[in-house]
Amino acid sequence: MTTTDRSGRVIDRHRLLARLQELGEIGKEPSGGRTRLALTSEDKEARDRVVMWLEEAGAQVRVDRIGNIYGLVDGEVRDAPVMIGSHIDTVPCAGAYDGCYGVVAGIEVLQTLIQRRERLRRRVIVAAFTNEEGVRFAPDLLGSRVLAKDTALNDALAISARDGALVGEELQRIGYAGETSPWELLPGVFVELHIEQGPLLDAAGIPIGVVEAVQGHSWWRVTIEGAANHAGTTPMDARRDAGAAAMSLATKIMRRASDAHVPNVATVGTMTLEPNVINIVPGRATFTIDFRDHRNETLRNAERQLEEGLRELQGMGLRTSSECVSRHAPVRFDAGLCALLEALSAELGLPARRMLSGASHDAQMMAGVCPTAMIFVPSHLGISHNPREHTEPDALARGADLLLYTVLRLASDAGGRDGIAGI
Ligand code: HGY
Ligand code: MN
Ligand code: MN
Repeated sequence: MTTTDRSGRVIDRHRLLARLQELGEIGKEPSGGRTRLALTSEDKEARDRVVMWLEEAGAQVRVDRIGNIYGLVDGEVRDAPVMIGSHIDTVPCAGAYDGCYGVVAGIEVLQTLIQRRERLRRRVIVAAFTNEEGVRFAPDLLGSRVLAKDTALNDALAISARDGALVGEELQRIGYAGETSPWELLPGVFVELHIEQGPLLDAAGIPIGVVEAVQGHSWWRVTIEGAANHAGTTPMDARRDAGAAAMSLATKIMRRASDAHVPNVATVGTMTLEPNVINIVPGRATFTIDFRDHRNETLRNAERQLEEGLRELQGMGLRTSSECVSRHAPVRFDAGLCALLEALSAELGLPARRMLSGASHDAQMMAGVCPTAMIFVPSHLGISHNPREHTEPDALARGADLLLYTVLRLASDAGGRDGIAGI
């Protein structure tokens, strides 16, 4: 079932699906996943393809100084544009839809508006934000953080990756050190279309999620220093085993999240032991923790418990250090915009449910800039950050149709809050 609004306006689903498929081939690996870490040559190749599609669509293209790419179609007024978009950088060995869906569907919406010569009151912009995933450069959500003035532009350009590369230099290298000020195109309203990346919509058989809020996240990098020693001759009570200390602290953190959901979820995604040799007691351990919760106080408690755990290890003769590499408080989206998305879904005959986002998104930064909300479509079995990430073609097309319908309403000249129709 694809949706058509009363006027029969729909996106070109074949073009949408073909472009998603094509983008998914960039950075493809034998595992079937794709890896396009921010500002790498693979990211450049994907950026070039997005710019090519925007030019094919007849949109004006801009790149700002933090490398965010914008496609514009003009309306009668230029202030407070309607902005849609997401990201095209990936985690390692990623699926084909995380972020890419919101950008490719956004290009499809602009191309449909241009082809149909829609008369727009407001300018419509699709954005592809820089470094949403935060894998190579921390923090994550970097392009939208700069827009929201959560990170200063010059600080962002000076961020270095673990391989020593600097954001500003990498933008120059790949040809995306834009001239446009990040604040020249600030939107009056922002809607991000994204796959859910969780199981709720798929399990309930509901095609649309209206996202009311995003849980907060707190990412930490922890280092524990003990003493490397002989694995055979060093008695257990004479060791300062950094690896054992890291594993016991990590286990405590995971147990609190699993047993008490305090916080909702916690993940130890990386752990390095040094010298990483079978017969040497590890002298040094480095690991990361990703805390997530929709309650800021609970996030704070998790951080305090981490600090307590580290103090206990210091009491056992280990040295510890910890760094918060990214933090963002929980965000609630605009109630008026959520109500509009719900109403438009109903007009299109699409069942919808309100929900919280477990994953982070650029929208949580844009909520600090203008009225913001998100539209989710189902992820098969909730799988994401995994090559098996999948969303049915019909679901992808329906979400893009709803995005088109939403943009037409927001960019029309009907009155509304801040002059933005519908909210
Ligand atoms: O980590 C996240 O939630 C997102 O995929 N960047
Ligand atoms: Mn992601
Ligand atoms: Mn994403």
